[in-house]
Amino acid sequence: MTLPDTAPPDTTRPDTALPDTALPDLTVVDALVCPPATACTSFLKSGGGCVAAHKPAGAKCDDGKSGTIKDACDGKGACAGTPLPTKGLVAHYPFTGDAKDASGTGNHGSVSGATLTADRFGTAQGAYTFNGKSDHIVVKDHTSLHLNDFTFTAWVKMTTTSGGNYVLEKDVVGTGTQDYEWLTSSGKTNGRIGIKGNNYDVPSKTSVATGTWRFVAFRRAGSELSTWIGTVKETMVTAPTGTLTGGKQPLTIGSGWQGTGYFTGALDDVRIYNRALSAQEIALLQSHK
Ligand SMILES: [Ca+2]
Repeated sequence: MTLPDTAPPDTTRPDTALPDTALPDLTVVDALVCPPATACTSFLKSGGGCVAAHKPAGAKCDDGKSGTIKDACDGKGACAGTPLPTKGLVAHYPFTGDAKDASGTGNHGSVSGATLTADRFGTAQGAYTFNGKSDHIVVKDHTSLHLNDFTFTAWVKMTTTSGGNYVLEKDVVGTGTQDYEWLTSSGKTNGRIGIKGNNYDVPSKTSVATGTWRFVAFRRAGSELSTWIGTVKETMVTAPTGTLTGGKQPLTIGSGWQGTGYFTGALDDVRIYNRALSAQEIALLQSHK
């Protein structure tokens, strides 16, 4: 049987019905329930109430957002992280269980052979591994991938320095090419753009270490092409400006688009921005490890 909510309060029993000893003050204090702790604040019972105790400014916390890093308390109870750049992000593959584009643009990848593996944080099924023979991911052509200035970033875990090892490519056939591609050749990262049949390369000075996750970036800022390994801006060359359409060919990740340069190893967190990120923004992405 359910008691009606509207049952009147029982006013027939005087407060004195129970002796004081049956309800010591301690019971009242114990019945007090303080709010649950938040990322930067815990609540303690004190003086019959709840007192907030804030973690000191700079203490580590989790703001619960996937797009921020270096989360820290502000000393006043709030937890906030530094947001990773999202302006101009036209494709983002966090590879958290699939090859969907997390940028909101809809440039989702279609996986061909590549299999999920642990990411750089040790999280299972958080990155894709490629066999160097046939595995790749295909993204349909879309105007959002026809770029002027751009920044590509990725985390790579190479298992060999031999072979082409494409991170990504958007190519066209024949002369008058307006394309972009990014690979490692003999262990060195090499960003390339093609303008009207001429290729402009920006190879890194040093090689990408194998067997470990490394951050790499390739940026086009006006006439400047540059490449990064980790925090080091390795090389810079000059090249013509102009839109890189890549024609109607798809974007490929983990291989060249024509079934060449298959990547051997693992890729993660591949990002394509339609603008030149600042060195500080690239450093922020690199620090996400
Ligand atoms: Ca991932």
